Amino acid sequence: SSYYENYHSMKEIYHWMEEVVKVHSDLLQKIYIGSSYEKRPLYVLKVHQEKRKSAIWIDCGIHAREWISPAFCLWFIGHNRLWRKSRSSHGNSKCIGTDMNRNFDAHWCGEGASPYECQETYCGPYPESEPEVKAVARFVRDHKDIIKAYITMHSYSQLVLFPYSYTMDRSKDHDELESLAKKAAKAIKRTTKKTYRLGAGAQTIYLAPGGSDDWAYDLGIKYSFTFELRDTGTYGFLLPPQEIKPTCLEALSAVKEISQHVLQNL
Ligand code: 0X9
Ligand code: ZN
Repeated sequence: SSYYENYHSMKEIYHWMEEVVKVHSDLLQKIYIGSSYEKRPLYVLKVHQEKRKSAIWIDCGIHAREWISPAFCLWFIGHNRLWRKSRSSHGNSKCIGTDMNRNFDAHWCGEGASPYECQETYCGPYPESEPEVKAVARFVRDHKDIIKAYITMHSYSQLVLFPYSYTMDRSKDHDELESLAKKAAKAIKRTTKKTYRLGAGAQTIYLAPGGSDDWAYDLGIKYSFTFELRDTGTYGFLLPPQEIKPTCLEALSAVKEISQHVLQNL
């Protein structure tokens, strides 16, 4: 069960406040309003999206033995910055969402995906069950003769991946895709000095069926790549804004490299 489904000590709650305000500094403010009889600091967490005059006050824990009350205040603040999946509901399940990179029709829900709604890699009830996946798949399918490359951006790990991810087998274009991925990684190195590793998905990270890259490749779009952008784990999914520009510049240099190759091979 999650952090919010447990009771926490005073010390833990102070730590949580610091973290949550750090991560959501755009939405949250911690305001010191005095201290307790035993000299512990009292804080207000102010939630604000835009400058507005009106507010709602919520306090929790005026009575010490009523633990569920502070648990609510934590719950109220704790939106999940690390959410991965879509937002679909599934029958009576209490768990929400499908992993959209397991929902494409490419060895759908094989090893490396989960049939259970509560898992982060839930493949959905059937291929393209998610409206978002269906819309992308339909558009790409309808234009498959003119789409010469399929590029999908993810994070993090600094990788250039190509098919397959649903099997350990090499694709028939393995050598060409590998040499193009190498060129892309070299372009990145030239641009920002960052190192991106490369390889076929299943060989390089893990088996993961139902991904958009494998689906596009099997549809006939030979130049199909998944980029895992910055970083390699220091900040992970919480990449600081100062890294947006250099990350985009390096990704752009890689995309240019791929485009050039595609143009030469039309
Ligand atoms: O697991 C994924 O979907 C991707 N990694 S991530 O950490 N961004 O979630 C990798 C996708 C590689 N390609 C396929 N699995 N088809
Ligand atoms: Zn991803």
